[in-house]
Amino acid sequence: MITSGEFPGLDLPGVDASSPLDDMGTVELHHPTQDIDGDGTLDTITTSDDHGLRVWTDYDHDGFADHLTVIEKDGDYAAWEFHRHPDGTSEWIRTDQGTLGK
Ligand SMILES: [Ca+2]
Ligand SMILES: [Ca+2]
Repeated sequence: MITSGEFPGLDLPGVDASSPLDDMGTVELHHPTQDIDGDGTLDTITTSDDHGLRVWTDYDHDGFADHLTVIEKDGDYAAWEFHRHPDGTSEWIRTDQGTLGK
């Protein structure tokens, strides 16, 4: 039986390296499985599917993703940071994009 516990990223958005994330909004990370910055608190979920790999990280442990890296199978990659603005709006800002090995 497949449960969401075995695939914690099941309900995360299926974005790829060229996706515009302008309207994605906040992304909840319910059960992080990795400690990517080594501070002892789990903060990251990695999901993979036919398109490639996605790494969602909640650096401030508020339950919402702050950083996303996408690495597609063909080597295209991109990274975004989540920003909350004082007026209550929020957006994902692309911080990196390119192709691995080129
Ligand atoms: Ca951590
Ligand atoms: Ca966060």
